[in-house]
Amino acid sequence: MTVKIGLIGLGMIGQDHLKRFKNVITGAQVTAVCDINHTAADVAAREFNATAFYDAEEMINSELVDAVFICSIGPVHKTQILAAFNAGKPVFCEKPLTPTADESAAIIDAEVRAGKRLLQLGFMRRFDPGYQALKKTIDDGKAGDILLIHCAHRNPSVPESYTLEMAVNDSATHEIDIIRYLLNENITSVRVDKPRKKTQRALPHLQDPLIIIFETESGVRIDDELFVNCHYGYDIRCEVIGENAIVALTEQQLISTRSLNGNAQHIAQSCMERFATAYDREVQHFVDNVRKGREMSGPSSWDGYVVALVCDAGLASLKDGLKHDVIIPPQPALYR
Ligand code: ISE
Repeated sequence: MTVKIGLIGLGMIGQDHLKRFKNVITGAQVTAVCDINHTAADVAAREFNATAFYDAEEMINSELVDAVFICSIGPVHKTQILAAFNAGKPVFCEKPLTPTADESAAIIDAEVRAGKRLLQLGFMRRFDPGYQALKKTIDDGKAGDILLIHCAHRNPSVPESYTLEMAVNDSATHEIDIIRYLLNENITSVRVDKPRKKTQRALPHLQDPLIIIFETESGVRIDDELFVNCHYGYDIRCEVIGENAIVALTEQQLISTRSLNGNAQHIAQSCMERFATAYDREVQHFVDNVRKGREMSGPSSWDGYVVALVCDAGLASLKDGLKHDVIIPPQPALYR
């Protein structure tokens, strides 16, 4: 069976996934594309031999679509996800699940009522070979008790539309999720620290870099450098400090080049480049589940909800500079 995919949202990540479906993914074909920008939908439909829609609900309910792939902006996710659930179609949704935890709670309620997982969330880092190896080392106990984690999330630049809050609820979301994945425990508090110095490359409305401090249930302390105008590349770092060993993600490039200019290593320039393998693997995972009629697995709505709760606390801290606790309701059995 070839899964007929309806993809909503033809921005940067939507376009990247379209190419992935065409060139990498097996067992699926994008049969419908949807964007409120009619030209974008028409152009993509022509290029990928799909039908153009301008209204998400119409596409979701169309017989051309078996599974819904959401790459639209966060504020419309809740409506589109619930429409897909109502249509009985499995959903892949790019992060964030929703911009606020309250909206995510409505999705949890709907899934719990359905009694099965209906959605895979696009926290692609969980499919990255580096993070998976890091997790295995931690789970095997080779690093001993984990004490600290140092993370850095560096983007070469961000568009004018990037707000101060997005450092927390658009960028740091990835670290928030991966910390929970690596440590198998929740984050209990957040504090956002605004260094007095900021880069001249950032637009005036931004505070860049920012440092976010998280603490987990067992007391692991994590610092996350968010530097979204770092200029030189897309650089994601993670160093786990354990009682017996320090384990870190390595450089990602496959080769180095020696020349008169010295020894050079390429640095990725975007998340699409850095996490290409992870994106391929998460999408194939989704398609394989749909094809085999299996329940959704991988990052869940619950993961999205918990990340949104941490983000809400982070946004409060961004305003007042104080440490904010994260209160997480009991996890429904469905997600255990
Ligand atoms: C963007 O939305 C992403 O998800 C990227 O992975 C992240 O690096 C970037 O900072 C976000 O704006």
